[in-house]
Amino acid sequence: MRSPLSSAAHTVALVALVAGSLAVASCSSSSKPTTPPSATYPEPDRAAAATKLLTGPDWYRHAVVYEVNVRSFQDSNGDGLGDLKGLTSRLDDLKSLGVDALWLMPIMPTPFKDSGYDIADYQAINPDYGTLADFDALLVEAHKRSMRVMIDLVLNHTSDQHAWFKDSRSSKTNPHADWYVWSDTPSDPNVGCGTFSAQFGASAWELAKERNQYYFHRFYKQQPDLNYRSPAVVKATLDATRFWLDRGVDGFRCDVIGLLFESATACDMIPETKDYIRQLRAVLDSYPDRAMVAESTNYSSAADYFGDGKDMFHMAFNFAYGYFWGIPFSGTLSSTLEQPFLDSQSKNPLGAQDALVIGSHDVARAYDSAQSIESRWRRAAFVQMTMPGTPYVYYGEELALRPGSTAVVDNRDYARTPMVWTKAAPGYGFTTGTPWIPFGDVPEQTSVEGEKADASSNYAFYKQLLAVRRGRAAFGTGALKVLAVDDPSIVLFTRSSADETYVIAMSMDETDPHTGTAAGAALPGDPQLLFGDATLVRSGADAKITVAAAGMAIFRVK
Ligand SMILES: [Ca+2]
Ligand SMILES: [Ca+2]
Repeated sequence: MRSPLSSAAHTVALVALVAGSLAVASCSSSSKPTTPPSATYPEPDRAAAATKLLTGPDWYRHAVVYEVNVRSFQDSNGDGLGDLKGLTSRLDDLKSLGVDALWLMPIMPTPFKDSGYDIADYQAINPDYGTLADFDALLVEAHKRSMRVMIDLVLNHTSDQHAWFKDSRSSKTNPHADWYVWSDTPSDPNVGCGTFSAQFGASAWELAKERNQYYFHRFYKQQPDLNYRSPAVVKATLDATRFWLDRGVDGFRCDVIGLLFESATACDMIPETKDYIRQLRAVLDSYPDRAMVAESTNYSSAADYFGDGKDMFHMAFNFAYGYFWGIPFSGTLSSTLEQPFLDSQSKNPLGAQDALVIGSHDVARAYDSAQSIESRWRRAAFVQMTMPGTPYVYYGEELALRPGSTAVVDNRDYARTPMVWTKAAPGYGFTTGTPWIPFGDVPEQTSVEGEKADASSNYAFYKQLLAVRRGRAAFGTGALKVLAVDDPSIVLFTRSSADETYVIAMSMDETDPHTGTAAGAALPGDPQLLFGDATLVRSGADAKITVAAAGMAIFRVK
């Protein structure tokens, strides 16, 4: 389904924006004006501002992060598996899109029973993806381009093929005997939890015949939970963290870290887990400019992950939006859309930074969550880029990549299909061989090559949106103020830094245009349209906004 957002008028507005953001003299707009003459504000050197914002310990607050499934991104040797050399060869493409940092899904050796989230060695590279030398080369090339590299750190469990577990299961007396959670029976009064979800089996306990005991696993049985009550496990995992920091990684995305310790009554972010996270933070703080982001297992609030705002995570995913945005977008109430962001503002400590997603390796492609409605996935991304936080773009969302239908490990593989670089079947620029998993639907319609050539494409939309954020501190760290509009389907809010204020407008209604008034909005100046298409007029302290069906816009008002 195509939406009105593909209209020529919309395209012209976007193109005009890009010209403006690059300070290229242009009067390209020939469509009928939909907005009153804009105010103009002094335009600082945005490239210099971006460099400043992205340098130093707060870089992560202003960066656009891109989640890469290395296996599906770019194959360099024709074996059908993406690899580190392939990824390195695509850094310029990512830079050109507006990406500042990468998050790599697990790159360590793995039997791949859980797509790499079952690690067999914390201090090596999956040979399918290359070598440590290839990884070092990736870091060098990324840093040369002022891009950061974060990697997935999976600490709750290892693979059952990890040497630690092979040793641990061999007897009750070996040096790793207490590195995992063992019980004489398939239960333990001190472990009050089962598997994380039904997907991972009926029992969280699996018999190891060698020692005639059961080990605890919250996920697949091939993923035994580490026993963090063993000081040796704490030391070994913190050492593994240092191993990657010493190589120069800029940070970590920490998988299900709330689940490290179990108790009789609770298994998520219990006090001992928080103590470990503080130790992990201290390790990061002993290196300059490193950051870590938590995969929260509390989908309503990630406040617990931030501690006092300085001693635990730098960032945590706001899944109240990230996992559930399909719900507000299936209705028309602005308040439903705004709530997860207001909650985060009120619950999180000062200094907390949300990480914002609309897609990831764990959930359906945005195309699916949007029920294939283009204006819906675009507005979801628009919210991701304008609400407070650091956006994490899942690879391929900039192409509106369609889901696949083949599961190699489990049905999350539908969102883990190969990147589509060119329009040329059968490898589409991803591989010269046979891809490890088939492409998603209609790859010929969702290639970087094709999207780059189309000014109204999803890729162009992302690129232009990221260009608006670039060098504007208000989006990374500015205050949020939601403006009350007398029309409940209009989303209207401001983002303000010390020097600049932006108004963001969006319609939840996909059928009709809407006009509403924000009484007492007290905008500091007249609006200048920067992105999208809407009409905003100041009238005394009030502001009148008109937005098309499924419309969106960003104005500068100071
Ligand atoms: Ca390969
Ligand atoms: Ca655990």
